[in-house]
Amino acid sequence: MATTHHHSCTLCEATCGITVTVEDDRVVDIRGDEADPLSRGYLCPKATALADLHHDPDRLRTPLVRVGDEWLELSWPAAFELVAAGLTEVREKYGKDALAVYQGNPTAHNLGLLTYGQLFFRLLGTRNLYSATSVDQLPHMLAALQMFGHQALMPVPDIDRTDLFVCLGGNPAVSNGSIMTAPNIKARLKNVRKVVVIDPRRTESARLADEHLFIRPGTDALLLLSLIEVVFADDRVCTARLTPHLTGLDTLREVATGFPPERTAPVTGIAPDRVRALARELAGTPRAVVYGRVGVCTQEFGGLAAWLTVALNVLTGHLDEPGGAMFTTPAVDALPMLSLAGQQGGFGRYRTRVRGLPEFGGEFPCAALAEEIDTPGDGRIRGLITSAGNPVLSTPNGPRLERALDTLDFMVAIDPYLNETTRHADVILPPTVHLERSHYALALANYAVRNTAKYSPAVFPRAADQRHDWEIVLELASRVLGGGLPARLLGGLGPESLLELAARRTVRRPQTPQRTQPGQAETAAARRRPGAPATAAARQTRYPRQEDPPRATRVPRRPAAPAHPPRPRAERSGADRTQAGAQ
Ligand SMILES: Nc1nc2c(c(=O)[nH]1)N[C@H]1C(S)=C(S)[C@@H](COP(=O)(O)OP(=O)(O)OC[C@H]3O[C@@H](n4cnc5c(=O)[nH]c(N)nc54)[C@H](O)[C@@H]3O)O[C@H]1N2
Ligand SMILES: Nc1nc2c(c(=O)[nH]1)N[C@H]1C(S)=C(S)[C@@H](COP(=O)(O)OP(=O)(O)OC[C@H]3O[C@@H](n4cnc5c(=O)[nH]c(N)nc54)[C@H](O)[C@@H]3O)O[C@H]1N2
Ligand code: SF4
Ligand SMILES: [Mo]
Repeated sequence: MATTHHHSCTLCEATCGITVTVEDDRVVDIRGDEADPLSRGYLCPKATALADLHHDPDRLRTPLVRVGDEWLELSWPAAFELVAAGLTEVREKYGKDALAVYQGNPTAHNLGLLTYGQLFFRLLGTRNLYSATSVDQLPHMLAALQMFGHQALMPVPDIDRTDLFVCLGGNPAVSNGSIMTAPNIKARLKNVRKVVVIDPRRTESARLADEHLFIRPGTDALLLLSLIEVVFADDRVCTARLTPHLTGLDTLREVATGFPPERTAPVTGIAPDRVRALARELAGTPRAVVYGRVGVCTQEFGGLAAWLTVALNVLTGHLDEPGGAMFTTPAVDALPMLSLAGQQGGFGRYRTRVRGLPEFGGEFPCAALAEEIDTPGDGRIRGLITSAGNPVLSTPNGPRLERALDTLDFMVAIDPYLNETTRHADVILPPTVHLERSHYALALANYAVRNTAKYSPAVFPRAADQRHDWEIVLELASRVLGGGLPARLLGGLGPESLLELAARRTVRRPQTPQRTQPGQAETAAARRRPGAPATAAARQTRYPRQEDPPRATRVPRRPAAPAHPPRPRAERSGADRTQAGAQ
């Protein structure tokens, strides 16, 4: 008999809702879920891969141990024993810092790893923590930390209400959006009056855009300084209600004075008149936003470019304003949870042993991982845990890392596949995959252009001989850090219990003050016209604003009411979290 299940695709940040039809333990159909309050039926072709992944005969289901050139299957108890002994030996022989951890990108889509995983890896007390962050969004997090006080407090474009979307170094038409959870982004972009893409390559997004400016790679900071210079020179600075929260404006003005468009054009390759026109358009369009993504990060001046992106939004009146870059008010606020795991942020508090590279958010840049393993001396990494990551492929100088991995005393990989990285491990612990576990988009809901809350139970029960990621790390925590710890921390319950706790905390202070929500009703007119929630899905959802329909969607609009009446603007503006400091 066929059964149908509601779940979410976790293959990219859009987190589209899916309906999965199962017949005789086989997935026979995956479709876009019309009832999903965020994606409303949208799906890209990748989603069907979730079925391939689930049924893939190459996926590991049993722990493997490497003996010479051979891999042997191992029972879970034997594997845990071996791993605990290996990790403990490294810690006892060389100290806590000798055991490194690399966490990969799927962590962000995995409730168990986001909760239990983060805690366990941090509790190991090693400075040698690495993750995909440092080959991805770190500069945006640095800007968030320095400007708003928390590394995870990154504003997202209010894409459905903006009239001018300026995209630097992102290719949302292919990536489906990033640090901007927005299913069906192409349809949303089509509804924006003007899209400007600034990219060295004529990308798929550039082809959809109204204007494409070619930029010489690595020069975004100069372009942004020139845009800022024009805004100051034209006397178009409009910081409005943010003004009392700003510091350092004069310094920024002074610095920008040195970078008029004529001076930067030969380097960026963008003509001065186009820079001037764009600056004026940004300043003159009430609903406009500048957005930067991976192309802005992975370059020498990424931190500066990310910071200047926010600064430009501030100066042109587009931070924390409808149609601009806005902070979200998710049902479960991940920020306190991240802070609990020590991730409020911090920069340069200590440095790597070999090259003296700064820590960020308690992690070292993964460009340093290989040298921290293969450079002899005190404090050298001798053991490694990789979790949901493939750093041999995804981090700088993979071949050197690959050689270094073979010199480790002990390595364990928590990963469902034997691949370029995990094949260097002593033991591989394979977790369940997406359809076998429950899901809540804890991290990505924090960057969504709409507030929705969706919990999906697992489609398939996990087999008795399988383990979830959270079960694996909980077991390792108990064996490596002491038996009482996991019980004390988490009571041995599933990640849902932590989620519930976090949700209760968020709900207890429902108006996470100071944060306005993209797409949230915000005007007096809107407050006077709350619609009636039509469905359970809509009831969970605080969207869209009432005064005019989001132009971005081909998907049908449902009447919806804000879960709580929005706070008056005056009240929201006194907020510490909207402080945009320019120092
Ligand atoms: N299909 C698919 N979708 C994905 C992923 C995937 O692997 N496949 N991965 C997901 C992940 S982990 C992420 S982080 C996101 C990334 O999402 P995006 O950032 O939207 O996508 P990228 O393709 O990394 O786009 C980076 C762009 O920056 C440009 N660029 C390079 N250097 C510079 C520069 O110096 N200045 C400027 N202005 N531009 C520059 C590149 O030409 C490229 O177009 O995508 C997610 N979505
Ligand atoms: N050349 C190049 N390098 C890049 C990029 C690029 O565009 N080009 N992009 C950069 C970016 S934006 C990112 S985010 C990083 C990504 O870097 P990584 O995260 O290191 O690489 P992925 O390929 O995403 O690795 C995913 C691994 O996780 C495993 N996995 C999948 N699901 C799960 C799960 O639920 N649990 C566990 N335990 N394991 C799981 C997979 O089998 C795979 O081994 O790469 C960066 N590096
Ligand atoms: S856009 Fe992303 S989340 Fe949506 S179906 Fe495609 S891969 Fe999955
Ligand atoms: Mo990424």
